[in-house]
Amino acid sequence: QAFFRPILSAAPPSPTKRHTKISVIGTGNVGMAIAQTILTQDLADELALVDAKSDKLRGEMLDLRHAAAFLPRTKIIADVDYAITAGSDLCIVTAGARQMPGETRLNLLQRNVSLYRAIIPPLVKYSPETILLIVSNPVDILTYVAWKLSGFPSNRVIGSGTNLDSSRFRFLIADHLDVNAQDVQAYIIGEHGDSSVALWSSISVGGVPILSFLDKQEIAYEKETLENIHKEVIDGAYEVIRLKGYTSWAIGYSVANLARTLLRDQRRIHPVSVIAKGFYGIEGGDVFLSLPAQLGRSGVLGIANVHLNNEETQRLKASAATISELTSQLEI
Ligand code: 6V0
Repeated sequence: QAFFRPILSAAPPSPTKRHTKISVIGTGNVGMAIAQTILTQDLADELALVDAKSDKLRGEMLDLRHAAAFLPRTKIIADVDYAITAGSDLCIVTAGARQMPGETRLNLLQRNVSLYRAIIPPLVKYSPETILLIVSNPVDILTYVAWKLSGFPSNRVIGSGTNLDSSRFRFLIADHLDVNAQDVQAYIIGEHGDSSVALWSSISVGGVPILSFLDKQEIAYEKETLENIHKEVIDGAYEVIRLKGYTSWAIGYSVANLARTLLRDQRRIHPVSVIAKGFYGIEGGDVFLSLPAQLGRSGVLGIANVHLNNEETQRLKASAATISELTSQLEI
């Protein structure tokens, strides 16, 4: 028996109001931080969680459901069976194997490829129109793997890439200048990791290009200071992992931010991992790495033509070569 007796004259739900469904695959530290940020930010009508460990999965689902009284209304479902992801607008993949002591990066990568073979095909089967957002590491290579396994057009396969690195970068610059990080426009592009490229030449704060401002004001700055800030970005993840064992909150916000841009068709520019051949002089095989991409409801809409100086271009090409070499050794 229904709790409410329907009022006959009540209008049926508007057919134009879209039902938004997000699936998160892998409910470890990162997956759960993403899930909870999605819930608090009211980004989905339905959230589906999938993991290989059924008890942990059910525990996480119940724990989130118990917060219903304090959250926007979202249907939360969880199962080891991918059927629950059916009809997703966005599938976020965070599942990953953990590195074993002494294991090489390539070996870990090959294990993650095997894992992706079990994850991507069912996602595609149940949500053929979805956008795949890859988070597991090494994110650039796994985004390529997901693209290959899915058979999707490349605009619907995106890696979270350097969106997080750029947010760390903006925080450090803001902290240095004592301004709000949201007023700092700054990108890190290339590989999510050690060979990433900081675009110093295009940084602006409140619309003021920062390097030319320092030059015009004759404020001395050392190249070393700039490089140290970039190094702090690269070391940031290692430091958090050393201190607390994993990273979660910043990647949670970073991915929820991407989900908002994609599903609400915000057309904002984010440095995310996309197919890079043909941009900024990157040639050779298909390689995914982060470039400033405009995102919207259909995925990647285009790549922004941010000015790169010579040194930045060279570094980006080197970053592409690093990823390309690993990709070429993979068995997919
Ligand atoms: P975690 O806490 O070990 O969680 C991984 C989860 O994946 C676990 O719950 C596993 O049970 C699950 N899993 C394993 N195999 C499968 C499978 N076949 N199907 C479904 N689920 C499975 O790791 P954590 O959450 O800390 O990290 C997840 C991944 O995100 C790792 O690869 C990290 O390196 C990566 N990160 C990527 C970042 C980025 O910026 N791109 C940032 C942080 C972490």
